[in-house]
Amino acid sequence: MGKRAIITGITGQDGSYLAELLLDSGYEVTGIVRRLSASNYWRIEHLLDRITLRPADLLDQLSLVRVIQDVRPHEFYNLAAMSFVPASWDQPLLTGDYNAQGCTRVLEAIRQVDTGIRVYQASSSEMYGRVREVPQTEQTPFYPRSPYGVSKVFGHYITVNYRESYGMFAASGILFNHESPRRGLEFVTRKVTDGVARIKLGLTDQLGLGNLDARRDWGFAGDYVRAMWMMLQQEKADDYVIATGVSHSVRELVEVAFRHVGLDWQKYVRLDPAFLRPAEVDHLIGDASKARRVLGWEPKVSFERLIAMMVDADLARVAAQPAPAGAVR
Ligand code: NAP
Ligand code: F7E
Repeated sequence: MGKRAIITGITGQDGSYLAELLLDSGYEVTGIVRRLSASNYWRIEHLLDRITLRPADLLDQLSLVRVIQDVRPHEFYNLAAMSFVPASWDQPLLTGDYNAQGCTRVLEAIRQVDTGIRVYQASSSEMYGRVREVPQTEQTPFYPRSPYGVSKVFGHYITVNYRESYGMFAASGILFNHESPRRGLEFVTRKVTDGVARIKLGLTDQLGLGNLDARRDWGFAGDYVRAMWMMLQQEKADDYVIATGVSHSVRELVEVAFRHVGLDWQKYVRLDPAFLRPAEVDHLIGDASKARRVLGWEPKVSFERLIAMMVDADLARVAAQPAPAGAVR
């Protein structure tokens, strides 16, 4: 009999890759989904006959307790969140309720049912914000620059707190930006690769972006979910930075994506002030030495391969279905 795992956020980018990884490793996978008026299972459509979906919500403590009691998982991955940084300025209270108190509700629910359940918390490089050190490690002090970043600092420390207060196996993965063809369309990598596909296919001739100078350490989501699983297989719970150690600017991202289809980005990209943020995180670059040393983790997909993979996937998708229903642009 394999292990049982619960994933919150299974309908998101990381949840879908993690579910694949766990199923391939022989796990029974239960995904927590919140009730929506229309189904949003496009990332897990191919897994639906191999996973169990249970309705629950990070806002509803009892719904979490009920699922954990029924499933009695060995591992619990808390990936659900309001994850789009600009939206966190529009909805700071809801962001805190999902990401900060939501994480506390998960930890409390596990504590109530069985403190032996191993739990992973999805922390973020956005916690470093206005960085105090370059590159960032597990020891770098936090300085979040958005309600999202602040909510994730709470989630991180409450996870550490439950580990230290109750002896729970609660690990926090401080993951730097990771992307894939399943990334939401509003995030900059996917916005660019989708835009390149539309321009290449003659559906539009411009792409409006914000700050081209921001730099991020971008990796492939498939590589990063492997690190989450590795963290829960250790003897003791800990915090780990997961990053490639290489950063690129948004401008470089744009150049690489347009070059992949033989186009000159300068003819199509324009500055749209609507995409500038009230406070920017200028430059993130992570040092994942601890994860390499302790977990034996390393990224396999380079930045150039990642962007090529995303552009190719968007070209195929847009060619097949030029106007996806419900996409946030
Ligand atoms: P994502 O694609 O935006 O997915 C977020 C997931 O959370 C979705 O399944 C969403 O469900 C679910 N969710 C949101 N609010 C919920 C609620 N109240 N109750 C239950 N489920 C809820 O995010 P991702 O990129 O996969 O990221 C996964 C996690 O890692 C997030 O916590 C994110 O903040 C964190 N993180 C991401 C990155 C990155 O670069 N991707 C880096 C560091 C940390 P619906 O489908 O119903 O909306
Ligand atoms: O922005 C700049 C923008 O929205 C990256 C989330 O997964 O990673 C993600 O957060 C950069 C920023 O991701 C546009 O100003 C320029 O500097 O793709 P993003 P993010 O904010 O870094 C962290 C680690 C998480 O934890 C989050 O959940 O790109 N940028 N022009 C733009 N960004 C967007 N979205 N759209 C633009 O037009």
